[in-house]
Amino acid sequence: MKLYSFFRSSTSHRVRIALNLKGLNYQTHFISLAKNEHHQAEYQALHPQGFLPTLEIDESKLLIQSPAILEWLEQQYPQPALLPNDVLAQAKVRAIAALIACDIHPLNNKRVLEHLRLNLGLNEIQINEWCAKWIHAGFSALEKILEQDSQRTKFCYGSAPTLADVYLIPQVVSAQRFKVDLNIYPKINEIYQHCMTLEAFQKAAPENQADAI
Ligand SMILES: N[C@@H](CCC(=O)N[C@@H](CS)C(=O)NCC(=O)O)C(=O)O
Repeated sequence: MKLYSFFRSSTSHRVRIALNLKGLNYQTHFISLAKNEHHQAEYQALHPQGFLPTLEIDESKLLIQSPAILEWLEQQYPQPALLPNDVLAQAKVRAIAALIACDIHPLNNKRVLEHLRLNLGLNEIQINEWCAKWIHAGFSALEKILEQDSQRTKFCYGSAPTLADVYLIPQVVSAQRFKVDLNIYPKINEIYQHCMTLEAFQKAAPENQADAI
C-alpha cells in the first residue's frame, strides 16, 4: 500500500496511526501542502479534490477521504479492532470521530485559512483566534463527553485505542500548532499523553515523518 501524505496533514496523520496500530506495511509518498503540490494535475488525477490523504491499494485502486479509508482498513484488517463490538459503543466512538472530522478540522483547513487571509484580509493573530475558537468549541464539548463516560480508562473509549483516538491525537497536535492551551482539557490531555507512549502513535507523529520541515 502507498499513502500519499504530508507530515503536518492531520487527515494523513489519522491514517498513519491506524496503519501502524494494525501493523500494516506501507510506503509513504510525500505531497507537500506547503509547496502546493496537492494542486498539481498529477496528484489531482489521483484525488479529484486535491486533498490529502490518498491510499493506493494497488495501481487500479485508490481510496480517498480519511473516514472512508479508516472504515475500509477496519473492515479489511479487523484485528486489532479500532471499533468496539457493541453497536451502541461504536456509535459513541464514531460520534467523537465526527465531532473532530466534521465540526473542527474543516474550519481550520489550509484552503479555509488561505481564504480568510488572502480574500478577507485577516492577519495571523486573527487567523489563530479563528482556529482556536473552533478547537475550543469542539474540545470543550468533547471534554464533557469524556467526563460522562465512567467506563473510560486512558483512551477516548474503553481500555484500548479506537478510531476516536485516531481522530483525536492529530487534532491535539494541530491545536498545539495554533497555540491552544490544552491544560484546560485534562481528559483530552491525559489521553494524548497516554497515546503518545505507544509506538504506533509515536511513529505516526508529524515530527517523525521523513518530509518534516
Ligand atoms: N474530509 C477530507 C479532508 C481532507 C483534507 O482537508 N486534507 C487537508 C490536509 S489535513 C488538505 O489536503 N488540505 C488542502 C487544502 O486545504 O488546500 C478527509 O478527511 O480526507
